[in-house]
Amino acid sequence: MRLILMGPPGAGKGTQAKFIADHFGVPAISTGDIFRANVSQGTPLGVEAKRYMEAGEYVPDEVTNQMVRNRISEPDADPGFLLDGYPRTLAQVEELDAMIADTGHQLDAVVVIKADSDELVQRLLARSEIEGRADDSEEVIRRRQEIYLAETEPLIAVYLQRGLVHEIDGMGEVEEVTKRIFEALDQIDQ
Ligand code: B4P
Repeated sequence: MRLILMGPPGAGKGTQAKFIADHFGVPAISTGDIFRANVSQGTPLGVEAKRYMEAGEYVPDEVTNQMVRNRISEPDADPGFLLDGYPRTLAQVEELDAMIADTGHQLDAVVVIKADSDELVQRLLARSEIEGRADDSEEVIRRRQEIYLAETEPLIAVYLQRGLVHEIDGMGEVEEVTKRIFEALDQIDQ
């Protein structure tokens, strides 16, 4: 299975990615997690990504695309993968198309998790109390939402045209959302 998980900040991508990846036996590849790991290790990639992430901006496409290309070429991604938080721009969609074409496979599905915008802000503010992520302040959350609406939400139409989109209601308990995702994906995994 080659899957994409999309949705606004706080919709539950990172939360659901692990369950979906385990279910299908593929690695969950989260660009946000890879950037954060590089930031905490102080690598050159982390130093570059940090200033964008702290402002709620997207890391430049060339940097992000190369990072995903490297990750997807690792052996554990041969049977498939779940991309969490990638692609987020049209340039990333195009690059991902090329990467998947190079493997001789195709994309199986795009899961889009939806939730009310007030709920999204509440979830991220609640997380900031626990995890203290630098980009979970109210001002940066609003900037992330604006960028999502301008740059990433329009990409859903691209995948809708290809008949790949499964829209999932992300409101309610985590387990309920997982169940909805499995119901949608198990139909195509037969
Ligand atoms: P991400 O790490 O992808 O951040 P995110 O959009 O907030 O999603 P995340 O997965 O963390 O949160 P989730 O919705 O699961 O990206 C961070 C930054 O990295 C970006 O702003 C950007 O700078 C950079 N970046 C990443 N990918 C990039 C790309 N492709 N191109 C350029 N830049 C990129 O969960 C949020 C909270 O809600 C959690 O606390 C969770 O516990 C809670 N929650 C989840 N489901 C819930 C439910 N059903 N009910 C209640 N709470 C729930």
